[in-house]
Amino acid sequence: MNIGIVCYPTFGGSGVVATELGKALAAKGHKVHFITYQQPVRLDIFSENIFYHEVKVSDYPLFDYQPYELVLTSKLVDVVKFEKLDILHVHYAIPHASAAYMAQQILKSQGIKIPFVTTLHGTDITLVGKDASFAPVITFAINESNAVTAVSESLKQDTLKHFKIKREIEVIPNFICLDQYKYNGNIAELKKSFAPNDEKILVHVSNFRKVKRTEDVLKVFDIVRKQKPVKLIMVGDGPERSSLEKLCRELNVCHLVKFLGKVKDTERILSASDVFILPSESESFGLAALEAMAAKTPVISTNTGGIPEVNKDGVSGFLSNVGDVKAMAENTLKIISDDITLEKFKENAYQQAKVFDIRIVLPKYEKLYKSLIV
Ligand code: GMT
Repeated sequence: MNIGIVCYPTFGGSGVVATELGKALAAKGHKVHFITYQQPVRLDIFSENIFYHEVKVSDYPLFDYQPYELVLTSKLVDVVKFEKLDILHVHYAIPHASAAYMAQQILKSQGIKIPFVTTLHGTDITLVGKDASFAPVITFAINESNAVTAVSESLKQDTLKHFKIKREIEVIPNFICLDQYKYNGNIAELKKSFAPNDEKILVHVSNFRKVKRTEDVLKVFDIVRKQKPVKLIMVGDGPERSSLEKLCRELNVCHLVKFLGKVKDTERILSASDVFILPSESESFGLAALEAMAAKTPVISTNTGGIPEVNKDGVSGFLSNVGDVKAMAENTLKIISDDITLEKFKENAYQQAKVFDIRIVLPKYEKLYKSLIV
């Protein structure tokens, strides 16, 4: 198949999923065209089956706000026509689904048929999408998509609750390429560089937005470190970074916490860690938790949204109510209480990650595409 993928090229989960999906489809022989405003961060391989089409938003002085959606639409029309695409797959409803719809209508007027699949990822529904100013467009674009998928059952239910949806939404969960976690790097050395005295390593990865409740990561860490020698690695960057650094000073833990900033391949860091902390306010799936589990790192998370579909309480980690940092700290201490328990949780986490192996999930997308291409 000749597939066009539209996504945000940044570090967010939806862009990561879209890019990994495209890479996996290309590896199976499909031609994959990424149509984005910048090279997706995880699109770091060369493949004769992968193509990149940049959406160039010009900086015209008349516009205070550049019309990204229109430029994207025009690019979609152009790429579908000249690359003879069979299908478009847009990730994140805003504004990708409505741009795809508009492109479809323009192409229809020229006698060209192109179906499009919209994959809902989370904040497009739970945060941004619920904003009343977006609702009419989102509702319309979802209803007019040729197929709609959601990354968890919880997100599907949220979508049905918040929008007047008249069509079927199929749940196709996020996935993981387990082979990427079989690297040959020297983890012992990396571990030693973070924790020279064999401290246990707690880790958090996110884009440090409010919804991630990153302050809770520090609060959990602060309780744990009073009982056990531990270190904390914070991977990512975002609006909360400076207030986190301030909190580190207030808690007097700066010497125990390392901020690594944005890291492209987190696999080695996750593998060198012992417990992953995900205290999010809301999370449609929690791809970061799945990535941790694939690296054999158990997860301490909240029980919100789609997280319970990924992290199994008492098995691959523990689940707690949002904001209950005391419970999260107690559960962390349970996991690192002794090496046998830690090893058990590590192995369980890996076994649970296998449920989301890309080899199981990819055929679901291929089947969906085939059903729409006439
Ligand atoms: O939450 C983020 O950091 C980014 C956001 C996105 O759209 O890129 O992530 C959402 O999509 C991910 C991939 O499907 C999910 O794993 C995340 O749970 C979801 N984020 C939220 O729902 C807050």
